[in-house]
Amino acid sequence: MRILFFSAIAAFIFICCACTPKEPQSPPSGYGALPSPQQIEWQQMDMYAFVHFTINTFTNKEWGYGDEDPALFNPTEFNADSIVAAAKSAGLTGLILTCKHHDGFCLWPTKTTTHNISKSKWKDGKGDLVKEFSEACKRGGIRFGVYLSPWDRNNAKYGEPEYLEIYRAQMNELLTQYGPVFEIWHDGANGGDGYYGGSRKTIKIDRSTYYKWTETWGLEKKLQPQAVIMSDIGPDVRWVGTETGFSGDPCWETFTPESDKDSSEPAPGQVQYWKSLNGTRNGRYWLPAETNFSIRPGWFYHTSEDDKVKSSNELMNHYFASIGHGTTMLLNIPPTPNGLVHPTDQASLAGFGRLIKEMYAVNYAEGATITTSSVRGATKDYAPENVLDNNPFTYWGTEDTVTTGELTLTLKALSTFSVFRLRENIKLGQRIDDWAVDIWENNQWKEVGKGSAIGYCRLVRLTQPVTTQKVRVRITKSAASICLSDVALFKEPAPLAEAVGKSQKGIVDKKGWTTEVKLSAAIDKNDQTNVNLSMDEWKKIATQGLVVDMKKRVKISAFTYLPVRDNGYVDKFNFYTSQDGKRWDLQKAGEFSNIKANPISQRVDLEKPVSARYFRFEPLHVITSFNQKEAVGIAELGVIE
Ligand code: FUL
Repeated sequence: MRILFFSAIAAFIFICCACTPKEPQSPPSGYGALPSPQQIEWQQMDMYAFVHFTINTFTNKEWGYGDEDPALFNPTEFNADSIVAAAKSAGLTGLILTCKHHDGFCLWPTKTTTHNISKSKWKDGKGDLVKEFSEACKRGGIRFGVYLSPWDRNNAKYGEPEYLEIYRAQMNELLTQYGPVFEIWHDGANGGDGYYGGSRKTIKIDRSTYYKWTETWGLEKKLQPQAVIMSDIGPDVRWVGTETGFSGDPCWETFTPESDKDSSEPAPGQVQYWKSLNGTRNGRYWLPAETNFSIRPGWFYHTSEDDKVKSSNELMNHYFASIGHGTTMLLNIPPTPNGLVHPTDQASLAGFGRLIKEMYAVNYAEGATITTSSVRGATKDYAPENVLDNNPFTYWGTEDTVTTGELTLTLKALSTFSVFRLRENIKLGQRIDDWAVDIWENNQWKEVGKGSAIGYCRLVRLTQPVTTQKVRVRITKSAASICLSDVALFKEPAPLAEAVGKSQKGIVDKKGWTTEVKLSAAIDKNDQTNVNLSMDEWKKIATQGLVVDMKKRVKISAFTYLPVRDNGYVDKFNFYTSQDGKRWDLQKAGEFSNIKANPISQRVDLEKPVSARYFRFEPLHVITSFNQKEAVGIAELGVIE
């Protein structure tokens, strides 16, 4: 009897347990550093424009010295609406203007310095370019952002505490007179030589203490609380560490900046910036990267680069290597001196916009049925179907202890696609470490992609389209329970047949050229072989610099210098020519302004073409990278007719 009684109770308990629905689960706790509402808002902008436009556009320079005559600024056909339209044709959602670049020339009538647009010829000094851009953005329905260079090669007070007041007053004007901004951009290039009110000297500043950044950023946050602040170290958005337009793989959303100088605090221009490419797994801050690059080799417009505009297809490569790794994409469009976007750039932007639109036109995962290895609780809140609703914050979740799992999607129909999109709900942090994607082919699973890090967005670009009705996403390692918010499938359109080509126009063939044997890698037509000598060796071997005998007279209108990746960038030089290799004429003394951040092939136009048999390249100063010895690096030297 007793036994019967207990069995009945056990059966009752069993039945009750089996029928009671699982308790609705509370949401998982956030993992690691988490994004702020501003960062979440900004991240969803995906891609936006940079506009480098200032006095440099008129002096054909990348970095102005600060002594330029403001009258030179006169973009007679300037039309901000047409620039905004070009950006929008590419699908860009905002525009950041270089309100003041390193030359100190302000594009608005500031009260802080006379070196500003009111002294220009444009609109008889009555124009305000910041206003024109901010209003055109508003009309065009995109957001506006400001770049204000901390380094000011014009200002006599630069390097002194007083300059900080000036810088902050400029920021104050920008953030109070032109409506809401979405991003405030701080350049890491800081300190060096310049005009500085006529003193023409070199000013070195302590990058970690001089600017008192925390105070300035506090002011910015007060004036524009919705904006994100960008610099090499954030606090909201980090520079990706290169200007080539590619981010690392993986590129973690979190980052712990480290100084590149012993024992000092990291600061803009004083950080081990190359580590930003990949970010830091479990880094101290939620500090996602922004991949910035220019549609042309330089940041400012130069006629000599009209045949070097990145094509729509190339922009697609940058898209996958930035947005596809979870960063945003900041694409620079430099207006011409007449104030318009060059037709080649326009065509490339519009073509890119079409490719993107076409790619996202159909999501082949829509309407799929899903099965999953496990799910958190029983409510819809964590259901696998949430990955299909196109909302980056609703997600498939697993129980707290479940950190691996898989989702299988059976598509509505047999489909052909070439891109997977995966997203995590970043509001709960970056949780997933490793993942893989498979397709069902010939009655078995075939892995077509795998990697580390998902974050806000991860695009898997297949080398060619695949056709299947079943796909699988496997999360093979996660630091906390899974919160996957998106699985989507797209087909990348075929590349456009484009007229944009990189011309080799005018490049003089190096056949027969000679130089000192130990330096010959600089003229061997091979970018991979380098002259890379310590300063001591260089001084012994290249007593006069690098002398080249071209064996016949050549009309030289420009020369080129390709630096060696990672160290020994020449940033100051003399360039001479000679008829006999004995008497030398100095043709150009100058600087490769932005070579540290953008070590691409440099081109220097001579004042006028000269005819010569010999040329001589003399480095006057080199940039030494972190933990490296002072060296001279030359991958290639060349001349252009
Ligand atoms: C760099 C600057 O020195 C370049 O001129 C450009 O503005 C780029 C976006 O940032 O550090």
